[in-house]
Amino acid sequence: MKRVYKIVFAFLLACCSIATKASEVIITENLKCETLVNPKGIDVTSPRFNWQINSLARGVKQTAYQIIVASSLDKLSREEGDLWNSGRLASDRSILVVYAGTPLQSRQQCFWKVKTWTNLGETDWSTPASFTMGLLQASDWKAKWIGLDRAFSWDSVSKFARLSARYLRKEISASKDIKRATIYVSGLGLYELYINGDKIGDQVLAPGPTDYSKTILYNAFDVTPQLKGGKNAIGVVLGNGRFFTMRQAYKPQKWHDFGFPRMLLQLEIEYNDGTKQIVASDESWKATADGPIRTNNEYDGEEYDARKELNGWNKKEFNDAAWLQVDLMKTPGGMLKAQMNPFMKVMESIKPVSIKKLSSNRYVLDMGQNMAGWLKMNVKGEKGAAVTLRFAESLQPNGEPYVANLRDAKVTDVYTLKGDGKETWNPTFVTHGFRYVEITGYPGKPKLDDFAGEVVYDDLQTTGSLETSNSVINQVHKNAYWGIRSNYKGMPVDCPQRNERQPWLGDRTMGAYGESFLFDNNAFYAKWMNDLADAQTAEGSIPDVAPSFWFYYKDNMTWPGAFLTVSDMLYRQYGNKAPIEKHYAAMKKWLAYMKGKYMTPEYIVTKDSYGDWCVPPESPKLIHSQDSMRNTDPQLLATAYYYYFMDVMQRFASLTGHDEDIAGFAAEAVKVKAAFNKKFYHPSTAQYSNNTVTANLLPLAFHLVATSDSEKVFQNIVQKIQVQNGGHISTGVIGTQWLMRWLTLFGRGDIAYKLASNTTYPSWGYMVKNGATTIWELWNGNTADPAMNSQNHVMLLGDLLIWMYEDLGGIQSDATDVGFKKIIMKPSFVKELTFVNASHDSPYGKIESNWKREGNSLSWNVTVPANATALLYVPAGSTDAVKEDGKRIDAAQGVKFLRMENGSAVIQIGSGRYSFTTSSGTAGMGVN
Ligand code: RAM
Repeated sequence: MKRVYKIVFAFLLACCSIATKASEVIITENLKCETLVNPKGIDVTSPRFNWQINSLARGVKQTAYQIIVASSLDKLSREEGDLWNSGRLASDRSILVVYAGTPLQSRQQCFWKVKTWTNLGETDWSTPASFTMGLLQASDWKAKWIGLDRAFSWDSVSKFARLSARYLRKEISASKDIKRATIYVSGLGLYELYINGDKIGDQVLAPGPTDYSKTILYNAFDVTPQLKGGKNAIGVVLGNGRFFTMRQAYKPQKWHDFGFPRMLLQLEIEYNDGTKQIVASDESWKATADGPIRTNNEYDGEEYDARKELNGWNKKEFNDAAWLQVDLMKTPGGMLKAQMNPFMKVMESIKPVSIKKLSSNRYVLDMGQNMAGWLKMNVKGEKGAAVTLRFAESLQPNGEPYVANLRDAKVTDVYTLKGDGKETWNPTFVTHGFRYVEITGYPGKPKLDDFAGEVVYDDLQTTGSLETSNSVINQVHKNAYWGIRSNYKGMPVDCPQRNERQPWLGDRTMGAYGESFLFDNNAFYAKWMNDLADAQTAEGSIPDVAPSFWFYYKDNMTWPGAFLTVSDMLYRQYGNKAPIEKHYAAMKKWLAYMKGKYMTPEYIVTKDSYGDWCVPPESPKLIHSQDSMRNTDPQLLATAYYYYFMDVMQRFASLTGHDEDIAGFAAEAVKVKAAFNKKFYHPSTAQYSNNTVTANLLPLAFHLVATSDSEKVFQNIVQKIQVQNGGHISTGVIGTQWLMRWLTLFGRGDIAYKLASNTTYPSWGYMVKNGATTIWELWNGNTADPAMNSQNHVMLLGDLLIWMYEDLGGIQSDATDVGFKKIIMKPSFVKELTFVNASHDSPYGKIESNWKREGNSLSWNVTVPANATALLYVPAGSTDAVKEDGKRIDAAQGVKFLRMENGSAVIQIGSGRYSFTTSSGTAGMGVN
């Protein structure tokens, strides 16, 4: 199955050699084309191209490139760039190179290749890659929205809404020899597509969720292999997803319903004789709601009755006489756009570790890992026997599933057997967050082999690895990895299990940045930025949840600030400036709206809703602290963030050519800074407000503190952590976003290390010691009230992952030479650690940093990808102490000593593998 939109992920391998060197190098092109499809045809599509020069040679730098884009493979092989031939362009750019050929048309197939010149010679042409344009004009769409615009007797639209899946079918005839066939489809909330009985694609839960009244994502598939001459059958199953959401209707602020499921589908067939046929969804399609999926909703689960299977319904010559004629449905209103973010898929399958009997026909299965996805089951038994699966994150002391923290989500799947031998099943339209599954009514004795946990999330490549000599840190890293993949669901949700699962902005404000070290989340978060833009009101308000499936327009600086911080992350980590360019005006509007509504004449921003959410409370049962000495003044948070965003906007303005705005943001910042310090700073004690860690930390991190006072303010943080909190964390969602990096920056990497490796309360390690395999919502997740107590939330990670990769590993992108074009490698060589091995697959290729301490010496192996450079900080008393591959650094190939700085030799290197050693008593080693 070939997916037409290889736009986002086309990975190719090609062999070639650098001409002046005999050595063979491999080039990987990673084609990342952004072809946003605007049905109104306003957008000029400009795909962007990435490639990697995958060479281990030292100091490889691209000096020029040539891209050819052709309308056929044949032309491409003849170097005939009928769409674009860039010619040889002198440039070191190898990521996000913008297409500059003839305007691309709807349905256009494009084949491309690239050749590069480097300082060490030229490469061969890469192996061809391809992409296909979507439907660019509204007039390209001939299809009509269809579905069944009603509930049936077995459905219910009450509080625990039940709606069966809708099955739609159509037989068509392909009269001649088929050259190419493409399907464009959007099935809302969720769909599965079949042709002649074959499922099209390996995606699940498509399309990506959006506010369907603003944006509708469609998917395109090349179905040439599935379509046969003569009669063919197209079948589509529709699930509820986030479209039919009556389930939440009892809470008006939590209910954004779009109506009954519906579908838009267009099959375009090109025949060898040059003629075309379009098959579009219309009133001639047939449908039934009386199939095997009896109900499906994300929170309560899926019920499947195999006795009701519609054998052959998605194949030709099925008798659908008893089926209904479809209803023509209204468009949900949104613009149709091609889905540019990756599909969700089954990304891993894990085996359960144990199965225990609870009572006569009840068992509990343990996956050994809190995860999100579903349970796949093999079962054999009598027709009509029903197996009930109920999901939970943990067990009660008596061994029963603990479900109190799931609130009113029923999280229960039911499978009713058809009774004809081995039956294999997993749900289609729901996922669960679980480690344990209660199994009731399984015929016979369930065995481990009968089950698998399928881990479902967006198809994002894992890009990071980190291992240290401290096992707690390693386990926390692993828990974070599982927590993040559990909560990617076409959008970043807060939790995968209870009756919430919402894309809360505050949880990712900094989290997205940390996650980018572990997952290639570029296209994922670029899509989310579009969701945020869609959610903005005409006045400028940005909600706390987007897509706004819950209406939480509370007006904060902190949660909606993700619009700026996540766009900033995409630029810094991937070099992707498009979200900043695209949303600059919306960000500016939001800040003006907040100022207009919530800023006092004294320049204090007064509005905040959540405070430093989830600080460790004074009593173990509490969710939120009531103690005014633990919480931070909401006005301090709001004003500090407003100031920070003035700073960010100055950068964004200059990046996007809005230079005329810079002075305004700068002048505003000056006024806010003065007002902030006047209101919150106590010069006599160098404390901000009530002296919480967060109150002192934000002004430091945002440069609100006078340089002369910084150290004193910082010492208040140290005092608080070390003395008052016995070396423990006391921050919530906000403070934790800056804590680890700023402790390190101020020379106290030892305290950051202590916080990261603690196992006593409150700490990430405390979660680990108490059996967590993901990250909890609350520091006191094992004792707090179940009303808000998820065991799989990522918001308390703060900047921990950034610290792990940038500060422990020493892998950081330069702030201006972004996307890891220039890598800052300045590890915090924490003295309690004997080694750290870190790697990250950056847009330029793999970066590695492995350091190891033995006695007084340190060895540090580093890999820098081609066309990138790195600045290394090697602890040393003098340059004499540093060797590369046993040689003095002035004699080492490709190594340039720049200067000594605070006990480190600062060294510049280009691509390649290096192995440094340094011996001391040197100042920098083992201190921070
Ligand atoms: C809860 C969740 C979520 C958080 C909001 C404010 O619903 O903890 O993660 O962002 O509150």
